[in-house]
Amino acid sequence: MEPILFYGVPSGCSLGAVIALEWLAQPYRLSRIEMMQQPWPAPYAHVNPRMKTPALLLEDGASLTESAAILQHIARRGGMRENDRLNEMLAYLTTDYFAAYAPLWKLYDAGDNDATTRTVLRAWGEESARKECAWVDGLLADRTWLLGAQRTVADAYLYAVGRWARYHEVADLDADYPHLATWFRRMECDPAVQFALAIERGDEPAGNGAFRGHVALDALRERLAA
Ligand SMILES: N[C@@H](CCC(=O)N[C@@H](CS)C(=O)NCC(=O)O)C(=O)O
Repeated sequence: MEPILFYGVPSGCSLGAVIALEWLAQPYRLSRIEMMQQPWPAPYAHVNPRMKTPALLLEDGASLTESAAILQHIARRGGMRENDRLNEMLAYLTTDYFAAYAPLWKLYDAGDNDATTRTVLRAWGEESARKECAWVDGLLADRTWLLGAQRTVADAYLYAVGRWARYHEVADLDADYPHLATWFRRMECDPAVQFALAIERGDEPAGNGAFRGHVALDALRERLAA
C-alpha cells in the first residue's frame, strides 16, 4: 500500500506534510486523528508511541515520526539531495518556532486554569510567538520563498505552524509582519494548500490525483501488529 500520513486536527503541524505530499504528487493515503478526543485510539501507539502527529507509515511497515524527518523524507522522494539550508530551516521551525506557541496551546487545551495562570500563559505565548514571527518576517523581506527563489518543504511546514499566529490571534499580520502576510497570500493561491485545508475541514477534495483516500486506523490493525 502507499505511504500513509497520520495527520492531526484541529490546526495540526501535520498540515505541512499534507501540503508536501501533494507537491510530491506520488500516491499516498491519509489517516485522521482528532487530537482533542482523549484518549487517542490505542492502536496509534504502534505508529507513534509518543502519541503525536504527524507520522508517516511507509510501504515496508516502518513508521517515521517527527515533522523534520518526514519532510526531509518527502523532499528526498522528490529528488532533493541533502541540503544544509533546508535542514537548518526545518530544525529552526520545528524547535524554536514551534515551541514559541507552547504557552498558547497550553491555554487552549486547559480551559480550567485560574485567571492568573491564563494571563501569564497569554503574555508569555504572545511575546515568544511575536519574536519568532518577526524573525521569519525579516527572512521573507527579500525572498519569495523561505529559502530563496525555490519553494521547499520548509514553506509547507511554515504554512502549518505560521498560521498559528492567526489561530491564537497573536498579531495583525498585515500590519505587523507584512512580508509574512504576503507569503501567506502566495501560499493560499497554491492548490496543494487549498487541498490540505479542505482535508482538515473534513471535505474529500480530489487534489492532483496523488491522494488515494483516507484509511481508518482500525483497518490497519493487522498491518500495525505485524
Ligand atoms: N516534535 C514533534 C512534535 C509533534 C507534535 O507535538 N504534534 C502535535 C500537533 S502540532 C501533537 O500531536 N499534539 C498532540 C499532543 O501533544 O497531545 C514533531 O515535530 O513532529
